[in-house]
Amino acid sequence: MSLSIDRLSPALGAEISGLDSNTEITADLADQLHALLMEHQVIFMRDFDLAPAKMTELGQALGTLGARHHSYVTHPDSDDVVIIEWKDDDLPDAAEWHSDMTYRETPPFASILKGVVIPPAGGDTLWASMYSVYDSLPAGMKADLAELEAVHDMGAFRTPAYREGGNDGILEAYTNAKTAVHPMVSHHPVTGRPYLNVSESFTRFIIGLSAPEGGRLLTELFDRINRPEHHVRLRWKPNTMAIWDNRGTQHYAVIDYLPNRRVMHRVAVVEDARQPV
Ligand SMILES: O=C(O)CCC(=O)C(=O)O
Repeated sequence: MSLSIDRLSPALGAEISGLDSNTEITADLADQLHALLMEHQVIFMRDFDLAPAKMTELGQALGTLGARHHSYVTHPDSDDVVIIEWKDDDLPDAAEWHSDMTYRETPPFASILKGVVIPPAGGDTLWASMYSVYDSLPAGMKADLAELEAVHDMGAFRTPAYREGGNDGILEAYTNAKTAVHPMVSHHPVTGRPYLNVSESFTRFIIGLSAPEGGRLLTELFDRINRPEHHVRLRWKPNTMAIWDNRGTQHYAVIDYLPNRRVMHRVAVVEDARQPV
């Protein structure tokens, strides 16, 4: 299939044209999308109106599904599609830089997100290339970070569990979500490129450093992730589809649209079918 590719920023992101709701989900298409994802880290398709069953099919063509998010409801037409809906005085939970579920030992490979109801203005999502952030670090800092590991947990994403279940609720959420230790500099399993693997949502402390010392280093790294030269920003429309590689990117969903309603459909792909063993 012939697709056109429009690169959106030097750091990451490309808009792909040539797909629509009639496009058949084939292994060949999945191969092409996977290759584009490895190159651009996040890809966007406009007017790609996939019904929940077809979105699930696309996810399955990329890998195995399974990590349904603890805090969202699933679509009545497909258990693998979660509905993310915010409105009125809700407190949306993704307005922090994060890579999905790094509190798991093996975080999901990719996510597919479709705009369903988009507010008249706002509700954009930003992605950051953690390759680009890593590449921009001074050489001495790269050498120091290469030796360090950090602990990731569910952080403030636990808050609803506390409101609903008090101490027991938070303990259960913590136990179910688990915690994980990751190298602060990880390597992408397909491209081999090094990327900075800490996020303000989920990275709590650095093994072997005191809390204040580790906190200062993490704050400096989080400031670097915030720099716009590492970002691409998507203005959603209904039926815009984004697919991101969770390894080497972070994202941030801006909350500037409430009380307007914003509804998204999302499929999480846990394992990359094309990742060499
Ligand atoms: O709603 C968005 O734009 C992104 C939501 C999010 O952070 C996620 O799906 O992991």
